[in-house]
Amino acid sequence: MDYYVNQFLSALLCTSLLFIANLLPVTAQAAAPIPFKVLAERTHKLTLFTQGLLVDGDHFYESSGLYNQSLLVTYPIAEPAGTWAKISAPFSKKQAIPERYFAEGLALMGDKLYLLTWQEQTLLIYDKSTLNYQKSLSYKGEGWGLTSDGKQLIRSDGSDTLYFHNADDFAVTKTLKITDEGKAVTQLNELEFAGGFIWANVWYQDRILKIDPATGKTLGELDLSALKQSLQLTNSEQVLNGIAWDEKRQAFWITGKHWPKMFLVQVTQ
Ligand SMILES: [Ca+2]
Repeated sequence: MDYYVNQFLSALLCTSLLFIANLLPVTAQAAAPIPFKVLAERTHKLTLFTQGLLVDGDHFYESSGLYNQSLLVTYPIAEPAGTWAKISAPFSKKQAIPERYFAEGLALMGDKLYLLTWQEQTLLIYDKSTLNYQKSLSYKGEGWGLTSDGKQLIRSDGSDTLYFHNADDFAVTKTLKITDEGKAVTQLNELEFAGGFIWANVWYQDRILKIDPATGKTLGELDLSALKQSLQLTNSEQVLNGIAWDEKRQAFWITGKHWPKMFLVQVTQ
């Protein structure tokens, strides 16, 4: 009798473990790791609560979030010599975002910067060269990450769906579900379009997914946990959240919210 009870309990335990395993969130390791090397690092302003990051020529453009303190800034990629000069280097230009908005993702198309807001359903448009405000457009849902494939703007909202928008009126033209080995990938956040692919980080994770923009399938991932660990951050809100393709250097600049550094990461395959 004991034998059967044991068999029954073993079977029950196995079933329970399988059930629990199915309930666990889909984590890394499904997508193939993409090899990379770190070419350089530089200072990043600790005050910036990075939401969007992009490179245009020799300058970064970065949006920083939170209510009453959202900012849009630009600064040169090249740093001055000396530690203090680097830390205290001023922004080339800085634009305060009205206090009722929580700035989110940032994208460039032509001579305009497009800035999402988190829950205010408002897209703010700025002139690239002056950072002067130009106009607003409205949209439905949340704003998280934003990038451009040169034709359209691509938005994330924290779900597993990416939204393609016309730049003129910000109307949604199509949606794309993002999957990894057939499973939905939620919490998509900061985005970057580079080399014909969409690169997206997942909120609270140290990985960046390489996504096929036609199918939404994840083709591989950059595991940047070692970079983050090297910073010895103390606040759990200091998540990886900046991806900018540097055309000149053929590599990604990577940073995060209140990170003290930015890293130049080159894919090596
Ligand atoms: Ca970006």
